[in-house]
Amino acid sequence: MQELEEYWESFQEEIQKASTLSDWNYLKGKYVGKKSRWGEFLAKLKELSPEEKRVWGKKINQLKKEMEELLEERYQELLSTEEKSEVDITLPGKKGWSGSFHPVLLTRDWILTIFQSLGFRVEEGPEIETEFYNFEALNIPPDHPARDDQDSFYLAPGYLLRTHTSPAQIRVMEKLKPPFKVVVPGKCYRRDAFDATHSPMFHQIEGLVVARDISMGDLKGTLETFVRRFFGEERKIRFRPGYFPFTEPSAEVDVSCGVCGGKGCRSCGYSGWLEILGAGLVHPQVFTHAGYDSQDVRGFAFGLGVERITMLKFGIKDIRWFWENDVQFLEQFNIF
Ligand code: FA5
Repeated sequence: MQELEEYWESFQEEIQKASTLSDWNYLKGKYVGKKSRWGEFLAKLKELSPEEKRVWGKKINQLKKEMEELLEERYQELLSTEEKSEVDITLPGKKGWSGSFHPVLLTRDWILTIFQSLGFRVEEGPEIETEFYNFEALNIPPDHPARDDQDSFYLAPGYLLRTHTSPAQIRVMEKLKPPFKVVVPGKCYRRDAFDATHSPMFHQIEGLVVARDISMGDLKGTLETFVRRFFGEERKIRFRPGYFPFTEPSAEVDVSCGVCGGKGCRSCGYSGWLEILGAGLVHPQVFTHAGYDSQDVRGFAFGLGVERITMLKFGIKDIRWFWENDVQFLEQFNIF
């Protein structure tokens, strides 16, 4: 029974010294697990008198119970100190890295949402177009000077990468019956030199409204509503007379430069304005090419440049930044 006392003392000493949960696990195995000596002590009871057996039997049970209680107590203490040392809840949290939408696509979807809220539906058109849809049906015959402004990348004879989203006007008219309001987003390609405001590939959104009674007033009201919702009340908009072979009358629409506030800077060519779109009333000849009776319907159309609008919205100075794949630039638009 001397050994029992020593066993108990060494347990008390060791449990106080245990400073980690792994020390604790070792002690649990040694004192109450398979390696413990309780079986050995109980076996020794046989050698004692009935009276001693009763006393020591009780003592063994009591010490074993106390050992288990002390182990549990120490376990809770060690658990809370280890938790504290592993997680410092006073430090700021770690944020995971996530990708983001490209600013041009973000703007595209934003614009589409505004037009959808005005009752427009979203349609699509092919990026590889025929010369008929890209030019002829839009009143631009082979020798027309307007083709010079939209030099393109030609593929097989008669096919090219579309230079604007306007060919979708014809495709939509062939597909739908008036009245309708559509917007068609997509990539366009031109043989334009890469500079601060031009890129050889860019995005446009075409708008087309066809019904019986459509006037220039409908076009102006729609575009003003869009500009106010997208840029805010403080931005100015101006309509300039313009020319497109497929609209009559035609207009160029500008928005005041967001980089310089209209004073003039490199990104607006020192004019204070940035052209965002071309627009006009659909030319009767275009209706005829699409198989409509031009006496029966009227319509307005517009085509806006998504990159230019993104630059205006965020004050981006150079269109080339969109396509340089600089993560530091792109991750600034992780706004959701
Ligand atoms: C057109 O492309 C006409 N299809 C627009 C239109 C549609 C007029 C319907 C009437 C009715 P324009 O060539 O001006 O028009 O181009 C329209 C817009 O596309 C420009 O205002 C500009 O914002 C953008 N854009 C044109 N070329 C480039 C380019 N190389 N890089 C970036 N944006 C461009």
